[in-house]
Amino acid sequence: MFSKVLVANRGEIALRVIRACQELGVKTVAVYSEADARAPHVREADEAVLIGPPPSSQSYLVGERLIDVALRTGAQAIHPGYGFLSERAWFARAVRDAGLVFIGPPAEAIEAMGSKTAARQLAISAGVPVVPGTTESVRNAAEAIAIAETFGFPVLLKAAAGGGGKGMRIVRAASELADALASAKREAQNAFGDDAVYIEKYIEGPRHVEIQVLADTHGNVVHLGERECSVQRRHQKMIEEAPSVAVSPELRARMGATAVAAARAAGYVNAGTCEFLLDKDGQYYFLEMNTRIQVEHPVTELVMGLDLVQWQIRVAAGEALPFPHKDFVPRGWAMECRITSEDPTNGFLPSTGRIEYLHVPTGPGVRWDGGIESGSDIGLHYDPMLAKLIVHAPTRELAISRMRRALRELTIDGIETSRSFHLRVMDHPDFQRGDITIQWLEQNLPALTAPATSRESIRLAAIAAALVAHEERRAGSGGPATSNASIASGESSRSVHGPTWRDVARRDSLRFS
Ligand code: MV4
Repeated sequence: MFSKVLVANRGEIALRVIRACQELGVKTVAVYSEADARAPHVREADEAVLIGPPPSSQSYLVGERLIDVALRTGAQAIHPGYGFLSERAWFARAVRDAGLVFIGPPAEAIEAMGSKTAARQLAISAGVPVVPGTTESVRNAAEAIAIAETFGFPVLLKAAAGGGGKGMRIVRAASELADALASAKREAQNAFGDDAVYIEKYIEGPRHVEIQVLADTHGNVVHLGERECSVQRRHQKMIEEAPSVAVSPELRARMGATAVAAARAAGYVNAGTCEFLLDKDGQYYFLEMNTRIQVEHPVTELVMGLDLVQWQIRVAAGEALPFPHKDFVPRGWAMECRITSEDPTNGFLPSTGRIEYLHVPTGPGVRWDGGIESGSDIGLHYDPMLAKLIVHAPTRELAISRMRRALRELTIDGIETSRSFHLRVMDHPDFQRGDITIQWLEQNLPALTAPATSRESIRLAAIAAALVAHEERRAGSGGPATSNASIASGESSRSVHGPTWRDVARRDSLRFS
């Protein structure tokens, strides 16, 4: 095992990796920008090194500097987390060339999966089902129309260097193809410096289901079942769960075998994820492979009962997986809400400022993977995801009520967050039935993001005023609180938006005591 690992990331994932290292008895080196000098990941690591000014282009993305810090501090390996340098083949190669271990797949596997056309080619050669379409980029509109007519409209134009939805265009008729191709190429050139675009049949109303895989350097590849990730907005996932209501044990076994075949074809090692579209008829299609640990990995950890980040580190150190043929069966239901510094009532506008007060939910079946604390300053330099709230319960229904309970317990004062949006989703009948596709969130935005009505706000103000009066009377007499009636009525009428009386009471009792 390594004696020291450099964690080349920030926020919640840096802390997550540091925790895994601590449990393995591995020392950690944090890196930080000037904006993160007082960040929790800096304090929790054994050592921390300043790597530059706030913009990530001058700090967390400067690969050579990170490698230099690893060499100077005596770290033997680098964990990239997600985002930043995690899927840059050149960085994985530079780490290896420096005599260090990249805790992730080989540079060649990152490269093979980085090009979406190459990944499709690889998948087809491994017998993995893909959406009908090309494996070569299209040369011109005439060629694209000829190809589209072989499987019919609508079609989807995708950037070969893409992923994450950039450079994608839905085309519903041949007459629209030339314009769509030109704009897709322009967007791909701007985003990736590569204007290659290919074409697929457009699958209407599917779910996004992904399979977690784990591979060691001894030729063992296992899958750890699926995650359902359909609740997303503009290609940003908001809620993930494991298992998926749409996946039977039989389908799980088939999709799992498919993901393992794709991983083997790519020479994959370490943790990775195969993304699939799952249509209404239960047909699934390989989309792409994410060659990193993902934000949503905890839901798999909770239902499968293992620590994926620890296994990433063990596998990178050369350990063989002790469960090479295990048929992992999900136990109970896990759900994750991404807590972001965005205002759902205002088009998910990023919100900045100081976290004046943070109260983190606890109790049975609740996990908080966060990178913030009271006093944290939230700016615009980095991703708006502050933390993940994850619950585990025996059934999906109980997981939803547990999530609702935990979301109500959560208080973040000082900035707007996605909390109220998540409460609305938990209360939505479609979500409760599991009747969700990748379009669901965007089709239901008004119901999920409308501000609380003014009538509710007035009631809330009245309740808050009554409570303040009540508290003042209690403080005056020194006696115990007597009225639980106001508490009960506050509970039943409370708004999902903004601070509630309980948030105010909790914060103020702390401040004034
Ligand atoms: C698709 C698709 C429908 N048909 N491909 C989005 C990002 C990239 N990973 C691929 N994506 C899609 N590819 C075909 N042929 C729909 C999407 C898609 C999507 C996929 C997964 C999760 C969310 C999504 C949101 C919009 C579109």
